[in-house]
Amino acid sequence: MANKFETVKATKDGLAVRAELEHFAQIGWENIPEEDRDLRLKWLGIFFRPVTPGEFMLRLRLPHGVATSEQLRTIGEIAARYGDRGNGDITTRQNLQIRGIKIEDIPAIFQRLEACGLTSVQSGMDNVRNITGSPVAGLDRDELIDTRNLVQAVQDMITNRGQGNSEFSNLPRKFNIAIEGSRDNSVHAEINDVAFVPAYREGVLGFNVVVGGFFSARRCEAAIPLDAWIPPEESAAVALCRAILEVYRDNGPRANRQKSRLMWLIDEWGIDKFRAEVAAKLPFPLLSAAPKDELDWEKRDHLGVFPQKQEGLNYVGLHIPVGRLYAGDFLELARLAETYGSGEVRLTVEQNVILINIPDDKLAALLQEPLLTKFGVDPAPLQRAVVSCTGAQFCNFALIETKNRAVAMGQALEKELELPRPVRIHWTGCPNSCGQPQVAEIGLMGTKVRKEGKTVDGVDIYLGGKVGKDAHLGECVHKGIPCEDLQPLLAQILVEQFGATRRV
Ligand code: SRM
Ligand code: SF4
Repeated sequence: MANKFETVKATKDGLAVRAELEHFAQIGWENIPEEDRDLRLKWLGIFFRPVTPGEFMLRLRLPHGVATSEQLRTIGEIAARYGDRGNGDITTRQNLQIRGIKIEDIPAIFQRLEACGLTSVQSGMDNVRNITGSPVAGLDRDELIDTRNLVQAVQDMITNRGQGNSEFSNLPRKFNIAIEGSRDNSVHAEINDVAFVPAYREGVLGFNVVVGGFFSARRCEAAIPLDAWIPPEESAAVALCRAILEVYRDNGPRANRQKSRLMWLIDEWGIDKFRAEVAAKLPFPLLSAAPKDELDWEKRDHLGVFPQKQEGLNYVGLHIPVGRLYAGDFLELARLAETYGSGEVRLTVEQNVILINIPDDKLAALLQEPLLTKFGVDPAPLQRAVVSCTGAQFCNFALIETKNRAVAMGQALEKELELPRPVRIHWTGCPNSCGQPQVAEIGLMGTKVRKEGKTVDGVDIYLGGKVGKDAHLGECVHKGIPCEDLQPLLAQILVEQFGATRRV
């Protein structure tokens, strides 16, 4: 028997609700048929939040994490309408989500988004999610391939230029694509269903391809080589993504949603058959992989001031604690981007913002701006590299609150300890792993724990995640630690394994 989600998709395509938006806006959220409200609206990026009924979350698509000041201002103005409840988050896929949205405002909001070149289409449920790329593409002095046009071309193919594409709106499950053009694996290639990583083959710079990486409550896997290399042209990447998506769409397992991600199909077929089926769909011969890829740097966090490859220009990475932004923050970031730079910003998978194209002679004034006391360029080592998923404040899957806790824990540990270097700490509210605890040096996954006869918030602790070159996933080493007992244990781990010393 088909699972509920397959039945919902077969009955009516998710994208079909677009024609009903005006009607939904008129009848109000309480009267929208449940399957449309809770599921199909996610095909348009509109997420019903059971934690805040009537206040929806809107997930955009920001290919490569690129945004303009006009887009930031539009988002800030949309969020401002809802006061403090209208805030936004930078996500772990270099993307933005806005909260507090009322369904009656959606038609007008969609018009505003379209007017500034934004779309939220196919950003949730069984679709291809935001496509990630190096946040310093086109600026990085050591870049190998500027992948911005390529990422945009792949998104345009998948979403029909943001209009919605029913060819790819009924995949067996969600699907993640990352395209890396730098040396430091800025996108976490290893945790995507498909990732392209730079590699020379017979002297030509193109991409090796890895497939099948994913996290889920049931299973987490790093991607494996497809034994394929493609040249850097957009047409090759677009054709390969299309071929892989078609093979997955038409053959991926659909009976059990816990076993529907791409890796389950690869398991069933073996990588050789999967490769052969993909190759058969391509308009060009699929070449074997280059002997090695060029991911040979440690991962950079881009916080601080860095010279660009364009003489006299700089990019400035700002630390946005756990990615949380309020309406005024979007407006201020837009102003800074215009006043000091070219009006463009970049977002990172660490949930931070980079202002770009800042001339040397404007740097000093930018660094004096009041917003930089809130979003600094040189945060303390235990706050610098904290990433957190949404958690219980807005997510009904959450077993614990994460974002506020992550900030408070970083500050508390900072008071207690002196660190020789930043430590990457990722919080996630449940085993779905949106906060990627497995890539962290210290990963904290929310759970419930019994303590003194009561059920309390707790975490499982992951250690050993490595990013950048030779990336590998961390493992769970402590289970069921009550959050109220966490600080001393983390302090001990930081002292014993990360060279922290106790402040006296
Ligand atoms: Fe996620 C579901 C938030 C990145 C694995 N994720 C959800 C939902 C939609 C659940 C829900 O309806 O409440 C969360 C929305 C909460 C909210 O109100 O914000 C949610 N996921 C997020 C974000 C916002 C976390 C963040 O704070 O940054 C990230 C949005 C990325 C984006 O812009 O599209 C986010 N989610 C991830 C990642 C990380 C990544 O892509 O690198 C993962 C693990 C990697 C992966 O998918 O392989 C991830 N999210 C999941 C899963 C488990 C998927 C599975 O195969 O089982 C779910 C649950 C599901 O799909 O059934 C989920
Ligand atoms: Fe929600 Fe769990 Fe994802 Fe956190 S990890 S956003 S709690 S689904």
